Amino acid sequence: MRVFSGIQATGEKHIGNYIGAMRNYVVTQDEGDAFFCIVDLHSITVDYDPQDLHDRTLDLAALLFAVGLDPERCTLFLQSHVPAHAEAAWLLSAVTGFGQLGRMTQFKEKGEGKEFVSAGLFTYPVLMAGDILLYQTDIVPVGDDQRQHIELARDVAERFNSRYGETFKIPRGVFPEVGARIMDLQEPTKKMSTTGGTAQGTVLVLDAPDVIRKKFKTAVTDSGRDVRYAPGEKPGVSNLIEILSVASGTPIPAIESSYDGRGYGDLKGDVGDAVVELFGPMQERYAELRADEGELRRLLHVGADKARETSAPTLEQIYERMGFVRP
Ligand code: ATP
Ligand code: LTN
Repeated sequence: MRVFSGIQATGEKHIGNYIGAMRNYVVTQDEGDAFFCIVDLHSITVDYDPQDLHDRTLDLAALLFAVGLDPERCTLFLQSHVPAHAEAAWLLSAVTGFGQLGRMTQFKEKGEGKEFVSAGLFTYPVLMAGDILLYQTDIVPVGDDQRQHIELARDVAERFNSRYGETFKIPRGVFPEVGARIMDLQEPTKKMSTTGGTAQGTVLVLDAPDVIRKKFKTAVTDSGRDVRYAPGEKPGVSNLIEILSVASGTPIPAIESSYDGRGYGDLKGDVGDAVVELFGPMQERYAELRADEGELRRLLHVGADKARETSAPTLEQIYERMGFVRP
């Protein structure tokens, strides 16, 4: 089974990225032949700083190894190291509808109110479809916010297959049962995000222990006093319960009953402690890995070789089926 997922090189990674996606990369690397891509080409679709992109890309590679990706069991690479991704995006734009791209909520949200909206922000999902389809992917582990993009990738694959002949596997998104959409701690009706959320409500994987505890202590909760999981009615408390469930490995009903007679204050303290404990060892490994840039670059080089080799036959097939004269 082929597994593929991509992750942006911009911003610092937060607990939503970890719970919604990164921890499932770690799980799926043992369930199939897994490819994980740092999507640096996607990162230039919004305002960004070149030096920042450069540094964040290496930071993220170190972080992904630190959370548990194993270069022996999966392939981690940079999108820009494999030219097939940019090529596939152009070729697949022929079977992507302008109208469908315009309906993407991420495009609308990230473009809203901006003086300059790049053409790349609009065509972003085509590049993503290419990422996935080039690897004949079966499953794509992602958070809930990517549902619409996965649907588009499936539509693109189906349209290509029916117009040019069977070429692509139709991929399927897999979303975590708990924590597919972690909310901002200050505004629990909005998704946690480094690009759109509040700083105080966004817990970073690399935040210091006292910062993590403080962010949870000051989390916005709901009216009432009982610790009960009810996302519609109690978004703040339910979000904390989901985070605690993942961080401590305790099912949600067991958490609810363990707070009988105790209040939100205890819950906030416990979530903070559990997250500090979860991230502590990852932070230590991150510091070690990030310090050896030569080794990081070597691992990414090996990953890119494997990715190039794996995607090449599908890229060639795309060109041939579309009628190009090959060299
Ligand atoms: P951000 O909103 O912080 O800018 P992003 O969604 O734009 O993040 P990535 O960092 O590439 O971009 O996301 C990596 C993975 O994390 C994706 O699979 C995405 O679905 C998931 N993810 C992002 N935010 C959350 C969240 N709040 N809860 C659960 N999963 C999330
Ligand atoms: N759009 C995704 C990142 C991404 C991706 C992919 C995810 C780019 N290419 C391929 C899965 C598969 C995001 O913003 N999180």
